[in-house]
Amino acid sequence: MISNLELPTFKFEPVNLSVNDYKSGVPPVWCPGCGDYGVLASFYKAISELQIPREQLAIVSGIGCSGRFPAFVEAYGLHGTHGRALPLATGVKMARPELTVVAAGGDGDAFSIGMGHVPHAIRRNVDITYIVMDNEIYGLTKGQPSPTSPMGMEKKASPYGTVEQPLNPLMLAITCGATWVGRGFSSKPKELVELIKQAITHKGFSFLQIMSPCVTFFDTYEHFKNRTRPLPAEHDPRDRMSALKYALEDQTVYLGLYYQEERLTYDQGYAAKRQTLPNYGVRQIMDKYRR
Ligand SMILES: Cc1ncc(C[n+]2csc(CCOP(=O)(O)OP(=O)(O)O)c2C)c(N)n1
Ligand code: SF4
Ligand SMILES: [Mg+2]
Repeated sequence: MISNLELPTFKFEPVNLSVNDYKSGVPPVWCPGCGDYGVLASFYKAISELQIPREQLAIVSGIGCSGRFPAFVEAYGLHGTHGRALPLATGVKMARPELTVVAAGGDGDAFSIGMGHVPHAIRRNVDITYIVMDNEIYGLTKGQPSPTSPMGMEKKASPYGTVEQPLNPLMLAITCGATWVGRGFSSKPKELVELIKQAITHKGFSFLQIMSPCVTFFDTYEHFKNRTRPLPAEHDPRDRMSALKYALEDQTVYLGLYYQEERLTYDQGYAAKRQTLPNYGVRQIMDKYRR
C-alpha cells in the first residue's frame, strides 16, 4: 500500500570533498566572461565548504544559458522545461525531503514563463534554494528583453527601446512571504559564497537573486560595479519593512541578506498532517468519498 511504502535510507561515510569533487567534468559552454561562470565557481565553493554529500544534492533548472547549471555539478541534476524549475524542484523535495534541493535559472525562466509558479513555491515555503541568475535579458535566445530589463533598453528585438517598467524580484519575493531573501553579484565571489551557504542552510524557501551580466547581449558589468554596495549595517534582516525599503532603492544595488524568518515548511506541514491521519492511504481516501 502506498502509505506504507518505506524508502530505503542510505548512510555514507563522511569524506572530505574538495571544490574539484563537485565538478562533473562537463565543461561549461557559456561565452567567455559570462557572469554565470562566477556564480558556478561560488556555488562549488559554497557546497564544498558545507560538505554536502553529492548524493544528497539535487539541482533542478528550466531552460536558458543559466539553465545549463545542473550539467556542471556532480550531483543529481534535472534540466527541465522552460519556466518549470520550481514545480519540478518542489516535487523532488516532497519525494525526497532529506535532499538538499537547489533550483537555478534565469530571469526569463523565473519571471516570464515561470512566473505563475514563483509566488506559490514562496507562500508554501518549500524548503529549497532558488538561485536566479539575473542578466536582465534572454541570453540563450539572443537578446530579447526580459521582465527585469531596464526601461528603454535598445536591442535588435526592441530597436526603439522598451517601454515597460521592470519587475523588482526582491520586492516580489519579500511581499509573497519568502522566508529568506538575498542578493549577490557574480563579480563579488567572497560575499556570494557566504550568501549561497546561508541560502542553502536556511530551512524554508530561499530566494537568491544574483546579478550575472550577459557579456554578449547586455554587458552590465560597469553598471553593477559602480552601483553595488553591501546592505547598511543598521539593516535588520528580521525587519520586513526595512528589507522592502532597500529592495525599492533603484540608484544603489544593495547586496546581502535582505530578509529572514523561520516558518513551517511545506514538507514539515505535510509530515505533521500525516501524523494526524494514521490510517491515511489510497484505500482510506476512496472509502471516505464512497460514504
Ligand atoms: C516553452 C518555451 N518557450 C520558449 C522557449 C525559448 N526560450 C528558451 S530560453 C528562453 C529565455 C531565456 O532567458 P533567461 O531565462 O533569462 O535565461 P538566460 O539565457 O538569460 O540565462 C526562451 C524564451 C522555450 N525553450 N520553451
Ligand atoms: S549569451 Fe549571455 S548569458 Fe548566455 S552564455 Fe553568453 S554571455 Fe552568458
Ligand atoms: Mg536572462
